[in-house]
Amino acid sequence: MKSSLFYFLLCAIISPSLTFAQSSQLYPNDYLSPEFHASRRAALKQKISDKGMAVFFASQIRVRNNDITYQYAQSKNFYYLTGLDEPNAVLFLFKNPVTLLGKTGTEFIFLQNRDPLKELWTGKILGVEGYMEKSKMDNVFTNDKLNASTLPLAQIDSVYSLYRNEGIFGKYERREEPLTKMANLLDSLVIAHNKPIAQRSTMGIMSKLRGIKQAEEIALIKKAAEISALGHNDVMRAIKPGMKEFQAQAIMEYHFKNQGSEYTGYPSINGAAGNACVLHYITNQKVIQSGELLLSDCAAEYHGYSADVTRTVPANGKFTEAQKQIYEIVLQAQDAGIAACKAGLPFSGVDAASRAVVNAGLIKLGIAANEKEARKYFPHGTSHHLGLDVHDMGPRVLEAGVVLTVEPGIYIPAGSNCDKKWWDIGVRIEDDILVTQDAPINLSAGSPRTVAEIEKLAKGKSIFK
Ligand SMILES: [Mn+2]
Repeated sequence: MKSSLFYFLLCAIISPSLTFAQSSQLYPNDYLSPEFHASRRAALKQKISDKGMAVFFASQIRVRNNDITYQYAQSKNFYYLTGLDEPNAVLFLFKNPVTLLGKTGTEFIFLQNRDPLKELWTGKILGVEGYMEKSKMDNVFTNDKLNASTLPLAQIDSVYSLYRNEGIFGKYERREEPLTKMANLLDSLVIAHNKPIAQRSTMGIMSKLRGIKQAEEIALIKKAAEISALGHNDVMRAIKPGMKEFQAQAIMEYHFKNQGSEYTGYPSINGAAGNACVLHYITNQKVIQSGELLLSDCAAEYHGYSADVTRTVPANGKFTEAQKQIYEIVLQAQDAGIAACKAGLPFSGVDAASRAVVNAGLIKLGIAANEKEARKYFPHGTSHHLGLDVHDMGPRVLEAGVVLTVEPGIYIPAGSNCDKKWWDIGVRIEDDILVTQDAPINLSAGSPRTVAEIEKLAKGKSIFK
């Protein structure tokens, strides 16, 4: 397998049949537009109080080991509002105009200055002019301008931030680690100002905004889901006994990257047999053997938006009778869940619909005696919202523009209190569903879900086989 993968990669480099960027367009041009980000800031400003100030920090660069950092990953809230993919920046939004550094307006951003030495090593920094041109925002400053006299504290009575505990800018339970130094500076400024300022959270507001996807966002999630679905198809075609879990992962991620996805949406899960019963298994080291199922929960992130797709396939291309019986229950449960993805229905109804099918199926097969026992074999929820975060924010009642996963599963690890023939079967099927005014749309439908279709695809030719 190793040598055939190498051969394929070599072919990919020299083959003219693979599509690389056309010369007329050197970089992607399907990012969120400046108008999108401006509209999201406008929507947020409407949701804060008259004398409120909302603050959002860019994510920090994070160290992996020694002087090597992780690839930079922007705060999703910050990206949603600014489109800026750089650290060391902070955004302030106001409902009514304030004056700050001689400029009057409702939105102000402070970002890192250009720096030839830094840019020599890690590439271009946008700087004030670059970001003004990109964003069409007026009030853009370098972050060294942020000091004791900068903030219009006399004009505000409340601060909205993501961080709720101790201190206005939080020290604290930061879900997204901000510019620690700047946050501390801001804390000290507010304290020095010696004025009672209410502390509010932006979590609820952001959840309302991000939970309903705009057309530009849906296009990107759809793209991520389509790329992901076809990656799963590549694994279905390629799978064979003797392949290692990480080789299935490599085939999947090769496809994602080859289609322009910058990241995976989350660490790829590729677990065979009992490893499929570990919900977030990412070790991916085992040899996949004939007679086993491989569960792959893998998806692409495209321009910031993640898909989340799971398929479960037999290593030798054919489900055993026992595997098929479990698989069919999960598939029916998923269909029931997808049918419940309708505007006006509760988010929790999706789980209820899927779980009822799993419960009945497990009881009918004698695997579980009752619903309580059945939950042991389906120990997670059926759905989560999907968007900039793979586990995204969103409303408790579905409406058009919500995107959510439907992902029931049944996991029966060896040693479970049931007939041994069920042991080490782990099945999950997961798709990404767009709620509309009409029928739900499966954005990841490009990958088959039925036993017959999967077996047919597994019989097909693969360059990896
Ligand atoms: Mn999921």
